[in-house]
Amino acid sequence: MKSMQLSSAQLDEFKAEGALPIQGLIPADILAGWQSQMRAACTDGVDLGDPDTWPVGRYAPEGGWPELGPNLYDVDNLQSIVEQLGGDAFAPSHPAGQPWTRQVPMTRVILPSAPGSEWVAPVDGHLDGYATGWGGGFMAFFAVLLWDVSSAKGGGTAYWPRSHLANQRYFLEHPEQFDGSYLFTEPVRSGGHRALLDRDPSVGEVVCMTGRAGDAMLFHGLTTHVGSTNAAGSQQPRVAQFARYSHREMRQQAPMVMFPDKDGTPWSPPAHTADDPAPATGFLPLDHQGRKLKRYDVPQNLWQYWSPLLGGSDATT
Ligand SMILES: O=C(O)CCC(=O)C(=O)O
Repeated sequence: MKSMQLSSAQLDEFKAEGALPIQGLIPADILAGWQSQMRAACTDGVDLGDPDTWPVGRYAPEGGWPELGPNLYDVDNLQSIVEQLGGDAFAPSHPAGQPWTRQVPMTRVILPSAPGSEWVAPVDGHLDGYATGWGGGFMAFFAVLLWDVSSAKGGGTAYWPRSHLANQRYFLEHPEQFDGSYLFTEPVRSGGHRALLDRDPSVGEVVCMTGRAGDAMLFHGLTTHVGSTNAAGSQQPRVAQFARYSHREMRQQAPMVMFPDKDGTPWSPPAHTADDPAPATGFLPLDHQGRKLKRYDVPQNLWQYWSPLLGGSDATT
């Protein structure tokens, strides 16, 4: 069977919204295998098919979830879509601070909240790719459902439609903060990522992902998102895997950027308290040559480093 491709209408929707639902990304046999591996991995009497055995909220067995086989990054449909999006320039992101080996896809299970608690929509989110200050070069991610999530209160990934454009506009105004220093700079430092969205009326209200097992949501790397709670009384576990993609060439520029003195000192976030407004440290000086690397480029054309199908001109390395 031919691998999945996105239609031009889907690509247009993704470009406009920063998020795109993709139905049936995962073939039935792979999905069934993952579901049985997930069931078998549960400990402490938890049975993913029996709500009576569920603890409240985020759940992982002792020692964490195993790497599921086959690896999500090896699923043909996913590879085919990623190739469409980025030519061969996109590659699975790697664990921060280590030589490039693709990360194990993150598995996250969110079980219902405590009985009686009220479901509240998320008020703020984040951008991926800045976990240790290794900002830049992060392109896209997929949230893949392993169980149905029929309700918007079912713990699906929450996102703000069109936030990728609002965030791009902010970084076009402040390109020097694209390295991650925006996290330590007003208005984000006090107001969170939300502060960048509130000033842009084109950003939509938060949406919580729903879908059938095997469906996915593709997100632009600049889409503000966050986990949401699975409402009390829900009978569906939110079970998802995440595949994250960076731009190969930009990601390989990491050591040059984060260790400018080549002394091996890793980046660490600055200590800051309410009465210590010290500026962020650990980022490159503004006049450092490293800032000229593609990794820190904030192009006017948001799709410049994507495939020509999306309007890119420089996807391949
Ligand atoms: O669990 C979720 O739906 C959200 C995950 C998330 O925010 C992330 O992977 O960055």
